[in-house]
Amino acid sequence: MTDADRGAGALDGRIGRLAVETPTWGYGDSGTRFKVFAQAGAARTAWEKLADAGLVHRLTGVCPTVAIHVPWDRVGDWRALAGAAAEHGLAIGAVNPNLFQEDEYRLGSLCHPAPAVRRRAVDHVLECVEIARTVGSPAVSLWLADGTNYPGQDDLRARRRRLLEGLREIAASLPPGVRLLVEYKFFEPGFYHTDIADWGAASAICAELGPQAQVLVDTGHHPQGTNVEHIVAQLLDLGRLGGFHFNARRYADDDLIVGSVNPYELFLVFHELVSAEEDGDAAVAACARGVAYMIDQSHNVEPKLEAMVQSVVNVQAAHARALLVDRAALRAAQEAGDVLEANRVLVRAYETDVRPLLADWRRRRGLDPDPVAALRASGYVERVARERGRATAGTGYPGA
Ligand code: RM4
Ligand code: MN
Ligand code: MN
Repeated sequence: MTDADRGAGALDGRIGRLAVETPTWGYGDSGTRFKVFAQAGAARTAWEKLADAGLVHRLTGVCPTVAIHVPWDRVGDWRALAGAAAEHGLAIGAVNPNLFQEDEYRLGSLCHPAPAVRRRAVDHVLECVEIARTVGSPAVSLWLADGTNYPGQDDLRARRRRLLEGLREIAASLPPGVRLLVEYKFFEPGFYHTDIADWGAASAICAELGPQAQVLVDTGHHPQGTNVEHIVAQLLDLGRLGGFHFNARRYADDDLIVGSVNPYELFLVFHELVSAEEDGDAAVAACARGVAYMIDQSHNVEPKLEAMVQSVVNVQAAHARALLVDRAALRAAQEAGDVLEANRVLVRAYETDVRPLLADWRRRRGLDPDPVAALRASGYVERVARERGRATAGTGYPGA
């Protein structure tokens, strides 16, 4: 970006181009493996989840879509759900199949040794493709719980072939313009291996499926110390980066408020994305501009709506800081081999207080400069607590 571009006008436009999708499952009760904590007013149905997502969009101005999980959000009439979303100012975003909560899936879904179980899993994803078509969603987002716990439990190459066979059928069913986003995760619930463990496995699979298949990076799905921004850079260069599931982690797949644990990493990820939007290779720039930014979190001890709004604010802040990087100065320092100055250019942007910038951006759109404060002042949380009450909490991860 040139100095002139960094002027308020251009920056303002680019801040507004960032859209962040929120997930229905972030609005319902959730928990750890040990306990589900019921929150007063937590959304009980898909309709209530849309109402909450609509509020988050009204407060932040940047969350116009909501991801759904099937069957957690199953309703009798999908068109009616899309209509309800529109009434809240929203559209349905990614459709997420659920291939991990049936007894049949104990040994896997698309990779299961039994053809009948694989058939059931493929059919469920095909149903989600149909739902995407019906609600006008641009993506089916696939995360597999498939894996094994013990060496020798299953044939690793056979599992990969089963997976590809199912995914080929799924990819062939995609309507034009609907992407298949393939998520990877290196552990859990399989602890010996997972069938799509990392970005390399995911992108090799996508390469076999064609251009509509792209990799989804969940920021919580890497081993300690992984350089996530390098993964992002490589997937962008391959034209295979399709989307993000944002969340923060300390040790495992913690699904905490994005930017709460590792804000510098989030900034560096956005630096890769923002700079790729200006890449001289048109395919890389188009890939970067097409990335879907989604939140995948479950807030168990913190108030759900506040946590979601804070997450969106954190994503906006990381993105705004990345926009502030003086890319010409960075390039000059890199070309001169000036290691320290190159790093200082990045750190300078990261250390900039972008809160006034974002507050102004919100004011100009008639939004409250502090969306979390606005939520607290709105009385919404108290109202839904009265209207919806508090569910009886269960045990274990409920998913809904
Ligand atoms: C997984 C993964 C998926 C999410 C499920 C509930 O760890 O992140 O995206 O749908 O959790
Ligand atoms: Mn995820
Ligand atoms: Mn996860």
